[in-house]
Amino acid sequence: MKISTSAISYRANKMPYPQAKYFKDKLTSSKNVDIICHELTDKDAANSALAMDEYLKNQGINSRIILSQDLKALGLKINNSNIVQFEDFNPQKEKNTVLCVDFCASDRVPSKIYDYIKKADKLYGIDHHKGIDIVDGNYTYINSTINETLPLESVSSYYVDTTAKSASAIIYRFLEALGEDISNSQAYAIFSGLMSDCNKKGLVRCDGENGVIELKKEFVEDKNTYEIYQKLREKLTVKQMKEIAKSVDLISNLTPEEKKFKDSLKDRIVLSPNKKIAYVEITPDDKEWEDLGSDNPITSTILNRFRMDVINNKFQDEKLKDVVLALVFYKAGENYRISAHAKDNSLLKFFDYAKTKTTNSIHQSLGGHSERGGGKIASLDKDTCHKWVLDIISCSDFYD
Ligand SMILES: [Mn+2]
Repeated sequence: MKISTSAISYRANKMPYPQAKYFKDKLTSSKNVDIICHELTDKDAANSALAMDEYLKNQGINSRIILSQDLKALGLKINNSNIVQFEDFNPQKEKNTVLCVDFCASDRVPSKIYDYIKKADKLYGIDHHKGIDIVDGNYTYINSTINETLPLESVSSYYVDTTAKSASAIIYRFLEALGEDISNSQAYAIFSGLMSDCNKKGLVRCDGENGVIELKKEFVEDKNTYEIYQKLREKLTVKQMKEIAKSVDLISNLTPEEKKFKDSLKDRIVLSPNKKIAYVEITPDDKEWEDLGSDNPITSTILNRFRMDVINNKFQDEKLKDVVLALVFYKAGENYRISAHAKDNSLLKFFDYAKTKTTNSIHQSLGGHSERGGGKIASLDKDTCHKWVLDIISCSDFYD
């Protein structure tokens, strides 16, 4: 990793002008640009892509957005004909410049897409995640807001600011550095992406029923994010802000089927023998899960809310009072996934413990943040998946 510690100090993480100019020059001298999002594309990734797509089109560039998600589940207002789903994408036929948004790890996309990224004519990226492994060597990686310094003239093809709360915010910093006039639709997209990631992290609470966004203390204290929030707000109408709150708070817009599924989860809870882990196992052949669209932003929001409710004992159930870890197992694409919420920032330590006891011949990954994370195994075989669930639950002795 090449990071110089001389030159300018910058706090509210503005993108240095030479970096923005570098992206501009490289991208606008390409004939075709494919903007690629991670698998199970979320609102942050999709909206980062939309804002960049609009920018590139304004510069006269042919750009496409390549993602993997139901557009309705993403709450996208437009059915952009330049959006291509992973499954419809034929990498053999193409050789374009690639811009990855909202991911920097190779396992965030299926191998077909990763092979395409590796073979791309030119590869660029903008992200805020840790664990970059998609490019070797030459990238910028920012991991602190305090007295962070970046060499003024240094530029990289991959720009990762892990202090940013969303990739959308970095797209804003890119346009800002170039002095671009941010359009209403770009502001709408960036604001949606920013709110969506911040809502997931509990930094804001989007209340769809009342159309309001409540900012938490940590959100306002994060100068970088708050500054972007304020600048975007100026560009949006009150009606648009309400609309965004509603579209981010997916839980307030559930269909009767989704509502039924959400309400049924409580009755499906199984406890580990020591009552420290509460989990729901949705088997890989679960028909209801499939009918709901499998893993998408709506179902993932339902599961997210459910796990938080368990951890915080919102169900006021005596049986759940000792629970420190809430897990859900479910099918996602070609993998069987686990998603988790833990108390006392214990999750990564639990995962480290579980990793040694749940390894088998199938590729397994477990990770995330100290309080929220997940993982997967590369199998949808019913017995294999069930065994994995039991193996993980058998690690509940970690909490004894
Ligand atoms: Mn993101």
